[in-house]
Amino acid sequence: MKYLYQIFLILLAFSDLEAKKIFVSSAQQISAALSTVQPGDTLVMTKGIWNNQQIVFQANGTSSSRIYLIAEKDGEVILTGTSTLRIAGKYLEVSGLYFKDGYSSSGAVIEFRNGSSLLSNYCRLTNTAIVNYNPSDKSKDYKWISLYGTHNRVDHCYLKGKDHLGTTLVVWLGSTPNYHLIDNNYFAFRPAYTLPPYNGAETIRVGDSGTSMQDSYTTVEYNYFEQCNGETEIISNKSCENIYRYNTFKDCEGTLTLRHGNRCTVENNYFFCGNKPNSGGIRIIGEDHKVFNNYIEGSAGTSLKAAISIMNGVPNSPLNRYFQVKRAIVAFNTVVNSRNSIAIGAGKDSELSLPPLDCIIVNNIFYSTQSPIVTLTDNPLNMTWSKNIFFGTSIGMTLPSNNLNVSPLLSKGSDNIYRLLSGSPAINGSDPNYKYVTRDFEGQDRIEPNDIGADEFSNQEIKITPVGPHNTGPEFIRLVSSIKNNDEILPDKFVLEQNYPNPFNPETTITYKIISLTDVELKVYDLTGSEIATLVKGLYLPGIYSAKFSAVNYSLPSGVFFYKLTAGKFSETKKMVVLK
Ligand SMILES: [Ca+2]
Ligand SMILES: [Ca+2]
Repeated sequence: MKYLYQIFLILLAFSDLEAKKIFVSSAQQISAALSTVQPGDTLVMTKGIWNNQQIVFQANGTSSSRIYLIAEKDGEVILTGTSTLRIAGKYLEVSGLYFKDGYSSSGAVIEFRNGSSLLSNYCRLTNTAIVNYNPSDKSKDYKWISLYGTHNRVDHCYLKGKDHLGTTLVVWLGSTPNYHLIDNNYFAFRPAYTLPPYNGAETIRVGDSGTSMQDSYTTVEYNYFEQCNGETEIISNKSCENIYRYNTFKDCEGTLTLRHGNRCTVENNYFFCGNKPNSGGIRIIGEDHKVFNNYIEGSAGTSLKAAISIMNGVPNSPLNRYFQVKRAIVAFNTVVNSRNSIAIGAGKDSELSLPPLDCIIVNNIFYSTQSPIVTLTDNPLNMTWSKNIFFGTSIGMTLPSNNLNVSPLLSKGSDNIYRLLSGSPAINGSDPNYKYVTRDFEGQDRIEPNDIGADEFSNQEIKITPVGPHNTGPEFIRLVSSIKNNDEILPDKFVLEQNYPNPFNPETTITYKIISLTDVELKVYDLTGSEIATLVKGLYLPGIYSAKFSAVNYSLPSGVFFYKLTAGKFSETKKMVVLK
């Protein structure tokens, strides 16, 4: 036993030797430190403001030992001025950085390359925020994150407030598929870009028209998009074989657009459109796309911005125009209360003269009181309509045989999502020829015969729910307290509420409202003004928060105590009473 322990100690000593931690305080120190790093080492960026730092994190880790560039404390390494980051090499990981209120004077804020020849592979950017990194000239085009190379991952990042020209996050294709993963990010508050050409302000773009016939195999999943209103395309797919799934779109004035490229999957996304102008769901262009298990509610757009829009194409289309839609499958989606549930042949004009060909619209629920449900701008060629439920208003075309015009018996749950009620004609009512969908929109198994729409009527555990601010983005943005309700209207002034209960023993809750991104502190004092506890300390986003305080944890006697909220220039103190 003793012998084993000695071996353990020796191994530990070796791993200590091998995995160095090097503290760095400037881009120059990072470059210097990189000349000595080995796989497994970590560069720790010291807390504080990093002004005008062009950081190049260029090194090669291994699949078992990455090289890390991290913040000394997550969210407290603030990059500003003209600071940028280049990640180049293999198996690198960056975490905990906060780019704030600066701008890039050259290239993207973060690029997965150094120069045009040295690209990144197997690298990861995580737990990082970019907020208001905008130039004064809104027509200046740069991206916030540019992905090059292959097998890179961007996850748990917070990208908020981009208001100038250029996609927020873009994937550039090379000569081989890239297999990137973009997941669990929070994309927030991108205002409409209102200068000509009213374009180039997408939140995500995968590929470009010139490389759009190449395979990308990028997966975009579990991301939260809130008020991403830059332009009509929230996401612009411009390559082949990509997957968009488990994302939630909230109050976005645009659509997920399969603009160029073929064979993409749009599965199991939630669109809560909130009847915002020009809000839509999914727009389809190109060949062999699959769109299923999506839930779309309250879309107010029409035609190209309908809940589901299948466009017309251009004969012999050049790469940058519109390819004819062929063999799209739109199955098992639920579309509720939308102004234009499905548009066919959208965009038809003298150039876009080719209607969709050989498409299948099957097992969907279209439920709306806004008419018509279907807009046929052109007559599709050989379109299969089977076992769809149309209900609530006029259909907009003759009900195809083998489809239903009955109430789907939907009921809105406490989570504001419509699901099937028992007795719904959707239950077990689907066309059985389309079985490749094995789960429903909440991850429950499809039980044959499958139900129509995104929901399978089931008591199984729910595995997939909409994502939101509570489970996307970096933890340092989410912070210690939970936001009470994601849907709550943001407060318009700072407020410190009276604690509840009061008097209390032993625990009470203090609620407060934050209206702008601010350093927040909540402390407890006794009658003499001595500090007893710091309940909250950190940067907070606008929202309503609460903190718990327990007299037991601080061995407090009965008596009067004070709690004080400081948020930027705002501060307020209130009294509370411990009564045993
Ligand atoms: Ca069933
Ligand atoms: Ca279900």
